Amino acid sequence: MSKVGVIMGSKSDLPVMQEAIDILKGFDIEVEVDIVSAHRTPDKLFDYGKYAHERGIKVIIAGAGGAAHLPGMVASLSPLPVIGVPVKSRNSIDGWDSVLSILQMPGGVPVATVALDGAKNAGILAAQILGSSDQCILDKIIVYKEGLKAKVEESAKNL
Ligand code: RP5
Repeated sequence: MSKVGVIMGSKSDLPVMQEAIDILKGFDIEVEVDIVSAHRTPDKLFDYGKYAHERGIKVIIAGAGGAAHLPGMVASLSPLPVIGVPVKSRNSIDGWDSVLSILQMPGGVPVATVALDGAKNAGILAAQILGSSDQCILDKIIVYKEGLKAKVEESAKNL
């Protein structure tokens, strides 16, 4: 079974990253969650980046705030697609530190960066990546999108 690896730099990122975990579980996708700090546990970061693909993980979602090196460093080590979630942490400079340190990757080492605290979209994007080669997941995404459309149509009634 395909797994998505969700990692974050600190447990303080969990309230944001939980949205990725929840949406993936809603699509019945297996999620492996861990705390991996680029600065406080660099050896764990190296092991994670080098070996995640050998454990059945197909996509990595990495969230971090401040000097947010986790997504980029994991992308440098792993052959898997990495989705970066900039987290607006307590001491952040309005979140721009998180956004720019994840977004501005050098050529050759992509990180698909979502919006500030955009973990929900990271989860959906990971599901879509898996869905491109898994009809069962793709069908769930089609239903999810139909649900979005239905909500807008419902909200447009009785204006
Ligand atoms: C980053 O520093 C983490 O990703 C978190 O967003 C931020 C603050 O971490 P804590 O000091 O709350 O552990 O490494």
